[in-house]
Amino acid sequence: MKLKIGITCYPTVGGSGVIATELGKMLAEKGHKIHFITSNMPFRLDVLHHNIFFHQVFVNQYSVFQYPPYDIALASKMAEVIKREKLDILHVHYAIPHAVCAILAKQMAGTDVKIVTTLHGTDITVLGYDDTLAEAIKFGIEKSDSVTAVSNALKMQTNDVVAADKDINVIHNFIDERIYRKVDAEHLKIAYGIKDDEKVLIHVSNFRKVKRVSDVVAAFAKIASVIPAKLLLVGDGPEKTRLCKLVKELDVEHKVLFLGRQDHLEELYSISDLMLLLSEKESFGLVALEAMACGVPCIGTNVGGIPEVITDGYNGFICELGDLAAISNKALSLLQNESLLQEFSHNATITPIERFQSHVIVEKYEKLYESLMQSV
Ligand code: GMT
Repeated sequence: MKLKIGITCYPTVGGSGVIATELGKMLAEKGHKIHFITSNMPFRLDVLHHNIFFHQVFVNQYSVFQYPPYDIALASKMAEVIKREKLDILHVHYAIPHAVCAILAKQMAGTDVKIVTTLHGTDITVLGYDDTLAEAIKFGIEKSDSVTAVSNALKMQTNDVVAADKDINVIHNFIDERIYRKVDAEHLKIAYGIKDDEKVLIHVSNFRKVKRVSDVVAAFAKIASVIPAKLLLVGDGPEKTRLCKLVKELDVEHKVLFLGRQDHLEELYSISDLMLLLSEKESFGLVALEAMACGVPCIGTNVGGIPEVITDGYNGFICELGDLAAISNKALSLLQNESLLQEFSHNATITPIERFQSHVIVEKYEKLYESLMQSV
């Protein structure tokens, strides 16, 4: 069954936007008509495909409004696209505000478009505890025709925090295996001044406090006091200034490379030996899966969905949040043992194939859409 599917996500950098866009691209390749309804072109929507359409949400600022009416403008655009394009499905990423906007849009359009909401984390793990939004999150979840979560941990947390009367389907994230694979990027090592005997650690995030990038730097300082190593910090965000001070305090300024936001992460992963993802909240950890696909084992915290991606002692290690001694010891046990590192790297490479294959995950979404269409 070929469907007409609307997709709404935050178009800025971030795992939820990546998943929404990659899903849309893969569904388009399978013959579905995909209509992105977003405030800007999603950053990964970098292909021209005859089945992909982009409808921009414009938010006008009027002096009578204290705040720009993004939610209303989005709902209005959704309703317009639902009617004009005769959408079968509207798949939104994030309960707040997107699910609520979709429900409003469905009423405005007066059609039986089915609403699928995917929860990615922040709407539950952060906003779920905000009393000013709690009722709206519950409403968005309960009134969606179907709700998915990107990990079992997020499903459990949603049930605990929101207590919505709704069955939640877990559909894990995936990566595009055609992009995330080990590539030859040795030239980058020379360009970044990384010596042959140095091990390369990498962290990729939006440098929010929950990512605990300061733990990454502190653990790295311990590691680099034992073996020659460099740390690639990829991304940008509110913690950056504090981190720049921290690398000076810990005297690792010359060993830490702040690379800012980057595309083509597969090249940076391909010159890395180990990823550190030490977050205090993380519903999945898409960057860990991306890194693994390029042969990089990961050390992650025992938090949220991270242990569903990283298998302790197989493709990396799981450590308790903030346990810098354990994190650095595990890292050294791997980085100082070439055959173990090779074994973990191999296991990391096959992890996306074993458990997160894109075509399997995309099929799960298609089956979900089809089941909703049959429930008309
Ligand atoms: O991690 C972020 O701050 C970005 C956030 C987003 O909305 O893109 O990521 C969330 O969704 C990703 C895709 O499902 C997950 O891989 C991340 O774990 C999740 N982030 C958090 O739960 C903090």
